[in-house]
Amino acid sequence: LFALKTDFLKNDEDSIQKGILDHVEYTLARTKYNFDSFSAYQGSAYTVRDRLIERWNETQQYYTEKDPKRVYYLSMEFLMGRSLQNAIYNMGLKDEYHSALLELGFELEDLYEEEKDAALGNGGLGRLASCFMDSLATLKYPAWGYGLRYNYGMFEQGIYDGYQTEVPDYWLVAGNPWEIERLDVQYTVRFYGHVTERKSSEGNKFDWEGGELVQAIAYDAPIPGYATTNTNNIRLWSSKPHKEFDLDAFNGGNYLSAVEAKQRSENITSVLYPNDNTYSGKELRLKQQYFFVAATLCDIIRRFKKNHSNWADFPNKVAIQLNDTHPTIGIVELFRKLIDEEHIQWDEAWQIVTKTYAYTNHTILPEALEMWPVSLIENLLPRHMQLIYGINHRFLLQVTQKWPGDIGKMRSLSIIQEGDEKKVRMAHLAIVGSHCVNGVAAMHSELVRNAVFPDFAALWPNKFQNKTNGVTPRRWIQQANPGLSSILNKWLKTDKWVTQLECVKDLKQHINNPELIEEWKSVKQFNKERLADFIHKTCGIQVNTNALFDVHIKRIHEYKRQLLNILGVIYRYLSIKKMSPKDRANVVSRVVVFAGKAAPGYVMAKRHIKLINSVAEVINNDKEVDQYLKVVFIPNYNVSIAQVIVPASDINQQISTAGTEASGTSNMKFTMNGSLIIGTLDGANVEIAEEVGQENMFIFGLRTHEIAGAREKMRQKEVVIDSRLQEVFLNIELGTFGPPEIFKPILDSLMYNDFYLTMQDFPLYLDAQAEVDALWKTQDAWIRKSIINTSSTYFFSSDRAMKEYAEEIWNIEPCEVETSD
Ligand code: 26M
Repeated sequence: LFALKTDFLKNDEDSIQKGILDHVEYTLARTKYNFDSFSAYQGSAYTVRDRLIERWNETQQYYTEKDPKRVYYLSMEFLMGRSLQNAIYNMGLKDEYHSALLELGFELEDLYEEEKDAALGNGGLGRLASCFMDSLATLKYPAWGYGLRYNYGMFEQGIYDGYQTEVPDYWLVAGNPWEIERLDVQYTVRFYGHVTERKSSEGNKFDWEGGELVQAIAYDAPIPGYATTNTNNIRLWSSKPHKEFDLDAFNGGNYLSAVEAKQRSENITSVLYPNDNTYSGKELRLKQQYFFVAATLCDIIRRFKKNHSNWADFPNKVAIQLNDTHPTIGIVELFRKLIDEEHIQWDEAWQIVTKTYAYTNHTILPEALEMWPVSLIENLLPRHMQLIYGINHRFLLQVTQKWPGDIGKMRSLSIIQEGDEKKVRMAHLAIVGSHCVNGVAAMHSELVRNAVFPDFAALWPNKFQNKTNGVTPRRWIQQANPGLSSILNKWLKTDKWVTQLECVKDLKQHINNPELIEEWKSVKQFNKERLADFIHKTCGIQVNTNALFDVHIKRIHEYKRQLLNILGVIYRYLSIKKMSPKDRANVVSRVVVFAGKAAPGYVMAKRHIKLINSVAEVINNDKEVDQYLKVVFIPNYNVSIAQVIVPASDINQQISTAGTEASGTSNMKFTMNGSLIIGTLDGANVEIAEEVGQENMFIFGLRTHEIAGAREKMRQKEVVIDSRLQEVFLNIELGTFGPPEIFKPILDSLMYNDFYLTMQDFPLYLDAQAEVDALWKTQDAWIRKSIINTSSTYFFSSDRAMKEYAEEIWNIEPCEVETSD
């Protein structure tokens, strides 16, 4: 596949097998004559890791030699999922590992299942970061990911009595073979303390002193590119007590309280905040953010200084991408270091900062916008707060130049929000401190520019860009759907599509070939059986694999409207109940699958979960509808479960209120896997419709420009509730699905203002679902549309997205590792 140095570990079956046995004996300290599947997984993982380390070293050495401009992707979340299969596939060693393990009595595919997901992320934003890392390595870009090594990842969701429960995810219990602890890479991070001003010949200097010190330790996870030696790195920081003991406290006899203070410093990277699209103003979260960027900037600057002494070169060698506003305090941190530590003048330092940073916005929901109280920042990061005031002052001078005397503009653009409690608007700070701001789908970027930050766009029209999201076809087609991969390899007569997804459009030539249609059907059937087994194992529910699999998987959020779906399911159930046997013969059988987590504090979302489960309970136990309808809520949705669900779906629900879902990325994964979207014209659905053709999807509902009017209509009480929806409400109120008082808050919120317009979209949604049923009855027509979906997904590869970022924001080039032999 590609040449490696001759002193690298050998990749033949025997060498791999010996490596596995050696690790079982010497790393795990177990006997190699008798070991279980988990040990076999660990042994395999360590042999993979050995090979990754070689490539990683080779890559980093090469980058150091060539000194290309690098990009640093700063993300508080990486939702990596499992690594073994991905690494083996990307290194091209599937067959070797398969045979090596078979001789030892193990199926490689079974060992994949032994691995725990790395769930250091909430949802879309974190998974996007992981897809981007895969593409950056595959495209040979010199890139680093930076993040936090949380001890507790995303909580594990249980469902008891229909309610969500949360169990901490201590994911490191059984060790993590994918990380490399770097005790040689440590930095000290300061919190609290005070600022003193002193006179100096070049003006006044500011010293930030005192407070608490915390140590950041680096943990590296190698990221292999597909079919290349290039292996990039994600560096995650873990907090540890600082070595400098507080001697006063110890000598004063406060030994225990001094140890407690030490323990507090280990808390910083303890837990991932499980909020998705909502801001929570907790001090510990701000500590995480600063800890993250402080350590990261020390590391980036150390690397820069290895080869450079001129700070003006910094933006030519370093691009930093902010994954949402979460790492925005890093803008101020770099500025502080340039001014206070490198003694660079204000304007020059600010130039360096803004040329270096770029910011990606992932949401326009107001409740998600981060705004830290000034008092909090002042206390935790006193020097940063001073600098933010200074940055804002100079920024507002620019505003006055553009709009002289316009106080309203100053107020709306200011980084500081005035009021009873002054707050720092992190999005404003990110826009002011970056040379580029991008949204994540065409429609979202338009809204960012015109609806959310119109004055910023007027001030800096060229700062705003669109970069539509993408997902990696390696994980989401090749690894998740081996059947589809074989079809693509066969009909395209090449596996080039794995890195050049544009190849799949050639599949359209064979759209009427009955042989392809048959193969397509049987692969979908296989995937549905795989999911049915999983559902049976995890939920104890038997589903009919000839039924239409209708899938809605994502975080549970009002704007994503799982409620619209379940209300539609109730209507379907009631309709079937009323039908004559003759009519029932025409019903399309469905399995409706839900999965997703609600933020632990999001009471309404948790009630939606309860409603879904209560409805499922009634429907699944009703013998009369048994063949026609099943409703399944799969608990603890995560990346590895998504890899089983996505390939098995016939339709997928992307039904957010128009203008609320920034992009969506599961919509792209489903489309790649030949699942048809039932959805609104929101986020990336709009662009998917352009590529796939609306006639190959089920598009319905209010458009973005109609939302304000629809809300006004609701306020004026002019909305007539669809009679079918009234019937659904009546059944909920009469207790068909359990004690109605449980669901009263849900119905009340609809009647009160129905902010997400579930009621107005309901009839349109039912119409779209009726079209789904009609098309399902002509199976060949359905399969053709399914093939067209897969064939039209080039644009949604994260390879395309990364090329655009590299060329249009970062100005970096690929740097392919040339191996010495
Ligand atoms: C904020 C403050 C405190 C704690 C947590 C948060 C927080 C964490 C994650 C806020 C938002 C978070 O994620 C937002 C997110 O996932 N947005 C999604 O990003 C995807 C990738 O661009 C898009 O496809 C989705 O449409 C968008 O909802």
